[in-house]
Amino acid sequence: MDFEFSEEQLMIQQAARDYAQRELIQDVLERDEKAIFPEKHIKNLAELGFMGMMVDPEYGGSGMDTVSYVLAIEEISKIDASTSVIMSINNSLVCFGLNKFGNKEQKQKYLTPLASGQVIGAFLLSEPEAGSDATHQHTTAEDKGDYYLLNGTKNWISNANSASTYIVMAQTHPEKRHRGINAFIIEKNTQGISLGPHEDKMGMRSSDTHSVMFSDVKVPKENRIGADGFGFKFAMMVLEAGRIGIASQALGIASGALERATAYAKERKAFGTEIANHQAIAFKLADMAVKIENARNLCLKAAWLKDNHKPITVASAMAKQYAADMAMEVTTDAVQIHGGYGYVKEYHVERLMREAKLTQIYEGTSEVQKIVISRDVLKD
Ligand code: COS
Repeated sequence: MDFEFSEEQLMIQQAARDYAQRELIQDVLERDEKAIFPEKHIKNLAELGFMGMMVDPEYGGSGMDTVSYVLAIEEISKIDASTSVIMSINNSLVCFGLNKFGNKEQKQKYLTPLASGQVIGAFLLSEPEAGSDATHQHTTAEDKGDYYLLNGTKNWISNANSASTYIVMAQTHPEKRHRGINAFIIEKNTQGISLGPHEDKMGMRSSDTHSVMFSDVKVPKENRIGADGFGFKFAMMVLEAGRIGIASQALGIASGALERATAYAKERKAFGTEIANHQAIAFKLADMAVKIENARNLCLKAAWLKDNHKPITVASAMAKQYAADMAMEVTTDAVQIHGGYGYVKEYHVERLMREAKLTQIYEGTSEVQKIVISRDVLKD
């Protein structure tokens, strides 16, 4: 088994690290406080080729592998997970889905600007009454011959305002339940689409989140992705790949917290010595490091499986569940190591803790991942 990264993978990791530590760090606290969308950074990340990392260059992407993607997301998330979620949704949910399942015309028209980062995308599956229980889509897409007519509401949509292109799941044949769901490419400025207010979130505050309402929205037939009724399988296959991105984000948040806690423990003195010399702190740091390494291995294994066209359903669920729960534990420990300083914004670890919380919730809660994993454990 080869645990070494290629030169190209290391270069990508370094480029992401340099950008995060030189640029993203500068205004991260202000963006978090005021919930400012990182427009300038998204443009710069697009120039680095990070908005369509795994898409063929033919369609505006960088043609990199998923392992490189994990490395880049980890580095960006160490400093600013709000920015990495915008990047992750564009890469994993929007570009991946179009690249794998879109037809040639759809890719030329929609994937190319998304993968090159000229525009960004959003993925609209969740609804007020269909979050984890995603088969029960209430948004309808009535087949009107040469177009579909969409009505309904989507909730918790990251990039809802900043995106130009939406991937939307809606029910066309309710009697067929999840087998009647379709996925559509919809331009945000289409008549009949409106947004709810900006959600004032606990963390990931500079990524924009809204609900999105569809009122008699006409969608051309050629904007349906795949065959009639393919939408739920499409969403599941896209999400299982997307979960590698969120797992890597959780990994980065935890790594960032460990770096900060380690630096603090080597500086801060108590009882006559640096607190790192007290086993209570040193052992905590050791536990954090082991958990992070476990998560990194799960993320890289899932990425390797994807790059080698092997099944990833269980591997990506394990990576996401473990990394997200681990990030919550590690960031909590990082705050504890900082004591009172950990509870104020200037030291960043409280922000990392708030960001970690969302990784246990979005793109499938930790409980949803356990459904996927336990079904596999229990199968015949
Ligand atoms: N790949 C391909 N197909 C999949 C799949 C996958 N990873 N997972 C499920 N499916 C298919 C199943 O094969 C089944 O199709 P058929 O009935 O045609 O065989 C269908 O999808 C329904 O699957 P299942 O019966 O397992 O559905 P459940 O209602 O039990 O739900 C969970 C399964 C909970 C795992 C699913 O609904 C889920 O992932 N929910 C969370 C959604 C989510 O992540 N939301 C976050 C917001 S989006 S950013």
